Amino acid sequence: MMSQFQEVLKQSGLHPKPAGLVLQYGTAGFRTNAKQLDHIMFRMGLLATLRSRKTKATIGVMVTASHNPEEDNGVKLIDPMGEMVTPTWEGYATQLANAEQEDLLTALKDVIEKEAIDMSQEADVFVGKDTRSSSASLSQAVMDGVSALGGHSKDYGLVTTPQLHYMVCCQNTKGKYGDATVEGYYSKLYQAFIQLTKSVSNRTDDQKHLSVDGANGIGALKVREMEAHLKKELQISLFNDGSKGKLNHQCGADFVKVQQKPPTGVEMNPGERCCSFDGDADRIVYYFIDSEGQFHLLDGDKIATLISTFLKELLTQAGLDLKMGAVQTAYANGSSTRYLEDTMQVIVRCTKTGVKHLHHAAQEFDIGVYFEANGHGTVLFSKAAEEIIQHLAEDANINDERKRAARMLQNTINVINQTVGDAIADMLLIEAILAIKGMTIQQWDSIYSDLPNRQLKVKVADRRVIDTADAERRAVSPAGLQDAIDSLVKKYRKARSFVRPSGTEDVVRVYAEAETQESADDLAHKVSLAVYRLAGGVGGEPKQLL
Ligand code: 16G
Ligand code: MG
Repeated sequence: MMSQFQEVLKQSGLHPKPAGLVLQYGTAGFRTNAKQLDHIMFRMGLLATLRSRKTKATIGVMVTASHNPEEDNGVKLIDPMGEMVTPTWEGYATQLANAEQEDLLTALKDVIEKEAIDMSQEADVFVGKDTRSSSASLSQAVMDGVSALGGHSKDYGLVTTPQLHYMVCCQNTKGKYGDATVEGYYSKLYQAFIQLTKSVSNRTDDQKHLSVDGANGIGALKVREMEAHLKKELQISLFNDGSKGKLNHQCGADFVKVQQKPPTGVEMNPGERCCSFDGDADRIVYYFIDSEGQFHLLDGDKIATLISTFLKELLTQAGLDLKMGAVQTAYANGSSTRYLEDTMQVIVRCTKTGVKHLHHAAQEFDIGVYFEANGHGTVLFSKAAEEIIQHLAEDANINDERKRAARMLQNTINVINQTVGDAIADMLLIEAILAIKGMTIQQWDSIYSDLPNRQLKVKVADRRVIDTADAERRAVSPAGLQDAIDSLVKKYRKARSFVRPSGTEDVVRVYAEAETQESADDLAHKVSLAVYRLAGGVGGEPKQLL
């Protein structure tokens, strides 16, 4: 043990912390310019080793900054079942990250003591990285941290974030969830996809075709790898595959969702299905242009609705009474919430922004469908629900319709990545559902109409002055802000607006929706002004949108 600490001391000198630099473990880990992250990565290697000893299980460390620009990087820690690391340990991550060089051992020993960690335990850490140029050396720094504390690391190299989550879960369930290899991942997903779609006859090549915007990132590489397995049941045209364009630049799921326009680099013909991944392939959005050249976005809310409808129909056909719920955030379009609750009679919960909150809430149901409007989401099946479905699929005494539905539910479970939102898995499920239901993207889009909406950012001196409640739908401080928002919202039809401090950027985010785009834009602007005036805005006043 003594020698482990000496090794940490020695190795940490090779990954020194710039004095005075303070970083926070944010909504999805540390994320900033790659140049500031070497010591963070080394220290996250240390922390993952401790977490592995504590849980007696394999832990994951993913080096990525998702949809951020190429110059940035970041790191996400993955807990044993493939979920995001638990909040107490996010706190430790921040402590370790910010300890000055000479205080590192003290900070480390503090965690060991608080968690009563047995340092003689084995420790295993899975490491993955995205395609950023900084990712290679940063993931090496993680592995240096693991070995300094006497842990073992396994380097998965270039993988999507959800692939690494899957590996961790497979490893800790001893293969029950699948094989902890990239090949195992593809074969699990494509077999389920082929099973789901095999009964659909007479699909034309047009119906099987999908254009994918890989955001010039890791998702593109992985779609390429998987394509061969799909046996032409899905014919992919891959754009922004990283061969020339810049990562996330004018492309990818975040760009498409926030800008509400098509990415550059994708050839689009009217009516054709297209989708965009983000930089680490844990988000997906769909879209198309109609014959008038107008752009239509099918975001996480539309995806959640499609999947919920499909699952609900299967449950009815299978004669199963399982409790299904949908989980959204305040960003969910009001029309989607109304459709899910009123038309589909599905229970809807609203949580704070950030996957871990949605994931947690979805675990309350037998079947929990969670999606953020930005396209991050998946479906969780409780253990009990999985067993009930499996029994039914094997029951010799039920009719064909029930059996068929039960088998489809089984294959849905297998095509989905239950550990975290997964662009590739979600894409396969969506493609299967559209095929099974014989639905075009236009028909899917017309299930309900989105309320026009607008998102803006406001720069303030300290965004922590804004405190929210009720799943971020109300601002409780600064005084007067919520009253101001309420009185503005009253002036528009079907309007709603909220503000929250970003967890990934130094800004306050403003969301507004209303009956018309003009009203949504106007409301968003006026709320931005209220934030600027009441919450310490800096720089010039927010300007009216043109
Ligand atoms: C992160 C979150 C995402 C959330 C976003 C909000 C994960 C894996 N990702 O990307 O869920 O929507 O942050 O960003 O949790 P914001 O706080 O800057 O609005
Ligand atoms: Mg991402």
